Amino acid sequence: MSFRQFRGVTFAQWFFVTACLSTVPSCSQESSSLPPDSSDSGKNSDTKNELPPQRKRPAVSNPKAMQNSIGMTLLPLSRETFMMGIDKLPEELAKQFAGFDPDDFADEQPAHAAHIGPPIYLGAYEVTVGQFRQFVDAENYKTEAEQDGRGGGGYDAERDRIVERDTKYSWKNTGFPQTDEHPVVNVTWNDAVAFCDWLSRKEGKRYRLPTEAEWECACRGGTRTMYSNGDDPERLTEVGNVADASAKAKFGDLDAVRGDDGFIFTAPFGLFGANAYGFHDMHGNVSEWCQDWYGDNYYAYAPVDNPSGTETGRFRVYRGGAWNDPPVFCRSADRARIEPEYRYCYLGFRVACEQ
Ligand SMILES: [Ca+2]
Ligand SMILES: [Ca+2]
Repeated sequence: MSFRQFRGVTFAQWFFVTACLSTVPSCSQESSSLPPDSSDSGKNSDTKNELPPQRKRPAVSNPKAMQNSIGMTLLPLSRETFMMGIDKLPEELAKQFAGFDPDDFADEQPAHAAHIGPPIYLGAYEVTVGQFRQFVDAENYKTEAEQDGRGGGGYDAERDRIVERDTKYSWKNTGFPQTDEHPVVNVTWNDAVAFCDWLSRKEGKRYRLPTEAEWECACRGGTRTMYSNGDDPERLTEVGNVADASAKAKFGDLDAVRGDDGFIFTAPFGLFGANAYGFHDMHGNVSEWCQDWYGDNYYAYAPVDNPSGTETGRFRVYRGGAWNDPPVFCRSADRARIEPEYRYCYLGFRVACEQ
């Protein structure tokens, strides 16, 4: 069992372990409501999440970009064959990322050719709160977090903690600033599919979640490096909102890049640099649901043409780093999975549209 299955839990447990090692008097079994150990968190007691003046959203330059009926920008993913999967030797990755073994990268192997078939469009950005609200209002939709009495994840400012699950949190409330321009979170795979189905009916086209292959093709933007802008984790802040110096200042001994991307939590969509194909926020901001069932050895037998995951399974794939993720989870090849009814305050989605 690799680390990725419990990536979400790991984030909370990281706080849990940190708390146990520090001044918190008792460590209960409540691993979903845990205080970060931050000696200077008082300096950052605000939820710094406003638009920094130095970041302006770049204009979309692709003349083939498509605007849909709810204000999304979608970009074509042309017919192409790319190399999918691990782009470094597993031993090399284990050496670079402390705490990881070569086996932790097993599900990214082998690297293999994947062909994206009939041209499709993929969202240039993550689905926003404002776009999701249009769906909720049109369908009177209740997300799973709102329906099942379990709630979602969020930031409890009073206790200065990330809470993994509480009924007060949903896509409408995360405890940190979420305007209509921020990526929607606390949505399950099922919620994301319901959104796509609504958009399909609305426009008479087929919208769905991207396959894992489509997602990685879009993320790589033609590259075979760890990130779409190279192999240096410190350059991640050019292309994504990740666990950075501002997050580390607030949450203590977080595994983070040294640079400051300006956001502790989510950032409004599209503020970071696009990759060569024009896609934004693939490496950071929020992780993104994909359509596929997850198979840990799927790459060993995946077809070249339009691989779309195992036929059935327990977990759905999600891809890409998020605001709380260290560089190892922000790599183009990284794979993550969780049950489709899970919801987190760092997990959203983008859409694919068939032509
Ligand atoms: Ca950040
Ligand atoms: Ca993302």
